[in-house]
Amino acid sequence: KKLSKLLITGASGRLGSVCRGRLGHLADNLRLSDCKDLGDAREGEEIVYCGLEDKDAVMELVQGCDGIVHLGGQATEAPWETIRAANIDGIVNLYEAARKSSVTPRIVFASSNHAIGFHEQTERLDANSRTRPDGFYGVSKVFGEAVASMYHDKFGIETASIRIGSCFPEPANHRMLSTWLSYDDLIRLIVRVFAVPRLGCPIIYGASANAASWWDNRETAYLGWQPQDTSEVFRAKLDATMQPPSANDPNAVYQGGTFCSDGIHES
Ligand code: 15L
Repeated sequence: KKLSKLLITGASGRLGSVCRGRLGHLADNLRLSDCKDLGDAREGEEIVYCGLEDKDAVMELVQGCDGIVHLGGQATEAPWETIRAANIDGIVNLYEAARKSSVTPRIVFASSNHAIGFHEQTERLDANSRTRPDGFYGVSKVFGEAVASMYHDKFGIETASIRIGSCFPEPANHRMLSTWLSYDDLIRLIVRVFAVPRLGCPIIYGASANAASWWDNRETAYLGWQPQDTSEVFRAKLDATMQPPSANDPNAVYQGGTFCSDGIHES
């Protein structure tokens, strides 16, 4: 059944803008939040400027929402202080608000492949594979998944943690032939998350039906999500525009690619 109010955090971001434009049909109203410019509210939209580290503001933001697509926060590696505010304090603020809200929301958490980035590309992973974060950003995604798990076990709040691969219009390098997630497949997945009668607290690898994929989503077959796109259609174009990485390049060794060779970003 249709949601009454769907909150999209990080709604001014890249994936946030895609979801803003394409998830409206899931709910009577969309509540969009970000700390960056969201432009004018369109029909059926409500705009709330809110930093995720602001506990009271997040408490108010979540009130009355029966669905949340949580895309907000720091989306790449950054100094610890930045990660901590947006992705550590931010996720706790969100779940505390969800717990205290009069309506319990179902949540999509934008996790990342960087939660498992240090696995080598020769490995095949599923939802039970151990986490191997490739930076503080990846650590924060592991933390977010753990928070989702705890709030599910303790309070029954349901979350789909999507370990998003590389969600761009097309793969930008050879590594992304394995990690690419099309916008259409992302939207189809979110639609399934809100459609299934019982969600639980699954971990889902967010990748299209790529021939070169490293990830197995058999555990979450009950969602009925069938990615329709494949990165193979871009392979010839990629081969023509760039050299594949050499054998010892992090982009050819690790699932997380260059995040693995990146140092600590000091503030
Ligand atoms: C991510 O988690 C980032 O948000 C995105 O910008 C890409 O770098 C992506 O991972 C990736 O691994 O390609």
